[in-house]
Amino acid sequence: MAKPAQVELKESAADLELYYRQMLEIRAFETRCNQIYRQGKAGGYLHVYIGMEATGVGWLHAIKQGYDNVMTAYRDHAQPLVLGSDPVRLMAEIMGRKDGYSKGKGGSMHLYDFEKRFYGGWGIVGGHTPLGAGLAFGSKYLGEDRVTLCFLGDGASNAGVFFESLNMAALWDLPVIYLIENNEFAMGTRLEYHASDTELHKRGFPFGIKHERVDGMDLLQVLSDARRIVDYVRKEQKPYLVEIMNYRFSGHGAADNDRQLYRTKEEEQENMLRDPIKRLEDYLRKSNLMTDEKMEAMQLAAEEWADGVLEEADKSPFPDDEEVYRDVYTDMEPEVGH
Ligand SMILES: Cc1ncc(C[n+]2csc(CCOP(=O)(O)OP(=O)(O)O)c2C)c(N)n1
Ligand SMILES: [Mg+2]
Repeated sequence: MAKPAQVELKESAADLELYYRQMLEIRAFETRCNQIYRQGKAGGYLHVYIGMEATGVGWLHAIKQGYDNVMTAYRDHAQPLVLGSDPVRLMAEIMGRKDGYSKGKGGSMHLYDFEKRFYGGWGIVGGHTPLGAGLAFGSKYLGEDRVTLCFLGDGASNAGVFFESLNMAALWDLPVIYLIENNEFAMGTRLEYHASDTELHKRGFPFGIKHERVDGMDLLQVLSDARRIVDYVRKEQKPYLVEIMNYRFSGHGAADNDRQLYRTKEEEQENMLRDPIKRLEDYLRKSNLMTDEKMEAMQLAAEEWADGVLEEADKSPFPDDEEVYRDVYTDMEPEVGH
């Protein structure tokens, strides 16, 4: 790991409480997602972020929310939750309902909220990485100083189109940060089986892109690295490649029942001791910033909050059949500035 755990703490007690609450809410929200998937109440495919919450929360508090651009692959529930999208509309989308962000036509893998500048939610592995370069090109062209965060997986970092994106980002000095979330697994396989060099950040080297490996489990460390890198990219208007070390607690998706084929139970249990939520709780406890009673109350509140979100989303009707034909083509001229 690049740096020791000692970090400069800029967070107030209220900030830390917010981050803790968001991590709890992501987990509670996604626990409901897994449940409804098993009940047949969410169609398509569904992938949770459980175990990776410190990465989403930390990085999204290092940017200017609603101004900077954010996009990711299909493991996409956490980012809009942190950016302040309506959780009921997110859950409704996951359940294929009319009030969802994509009118129930996108599902779990295609969440999208333009107002928050959350640009999805993409199902084709690596396929969104040139769009990340495009968003960064757009803001640079318009003379804005937005930074684009483009999350992708360790598996996606092998896709040819990702290398093309790195080339263009370097060639045109685009303010895009490619964040490889190295959670050690792709689909039905593990890092050592799919990557010729498992230090994925080195993929920036041939393009002259600044690159480094950072921790993704310790929220305070994540915040410190993220702020430094976001500030650099905004100021220098150059791309950056970050490899974030995570661990995927669950299978690939809600329907992955075979994860013991590529990892052992022992390895899983050992890694779960690194739980980012438990780690933040330890810190809050040891620093006398929060009592156990308060943490328990917040855990309960997050569970109740998620139950309420699900109950509300479930009230939304399914879209009518005609919806299939809507929003396929447009007569509108694209607006400059989007
Ligand atoms: C182009 C393409 N090939 C294959 C797939 C099937 N697929 C879906 S997810 C995945 C693995 C991606 O793993 P990683 O990038 O590490 O992301 P993670 O699921 O760990 O977040 C694969 C091969 C796909 N969606 N798109
Ligand atoms: Mg992965």
